[in-house]
Amino acid sequence: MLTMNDIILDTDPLLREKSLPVEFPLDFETKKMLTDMTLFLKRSQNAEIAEADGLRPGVGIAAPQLGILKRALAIYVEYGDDEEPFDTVMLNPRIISNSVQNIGLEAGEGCLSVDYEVQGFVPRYNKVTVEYFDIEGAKHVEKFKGFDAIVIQHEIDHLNGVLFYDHISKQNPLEIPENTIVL
Ligand code: K3U
Ligand code: NI
Repeated sequence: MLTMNDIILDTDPLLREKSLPVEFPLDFETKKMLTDMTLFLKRSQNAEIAEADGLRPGVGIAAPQLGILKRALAIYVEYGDDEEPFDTVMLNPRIISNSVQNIGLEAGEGCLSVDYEVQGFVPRYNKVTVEYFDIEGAKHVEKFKGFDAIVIQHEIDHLNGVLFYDHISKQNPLEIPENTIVL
């Protein structure tokens, strides 16, 4: 079972590396890593488990955050009882198109690998079309928008050695660029 001890911090140069594509069929080790990543996210969002195990809540995690330089990520976002959770694992994901309109979180972003607060607006594309492969190696092309699109872009950034604060304006961190939705 993954704990915070398995997650590397932004002081580790591995987090700045570009990860390598995974090959299919997936080996046992990679399948286990993906199961463990999703389980970590679900456990981290359960207040009692998170408190007992000292987990920071997360909605997404990418393999490089475990020090594993593979192009693999897991996302689990609960939207309440009336809506299906956004629950996905993506291998070799690629943004193949994006909206002109941007979006960003009013509260800024956080990261399991950044154990301090960084204030600033993180502009993201409001809509993205993503090509990715699932655990079985089947190719998908799907459109995402809003918070789901933000989380995907945050996690794909990890596969390229990019951290959320790289996107914050140095001159004016709280500046909201034009044509941007604030969520
Ligand atoms: O945003 C977070 C959250 C957690 C529980 C409920 C609601 C929100 C926590 S920070 C987070 O999940 C990062 C995870 C990381 F760093 F490991 F990738 C992902 C993320 C946070 C905010 C915006 C986009 C992505
Ligand atoms: Ni992160």
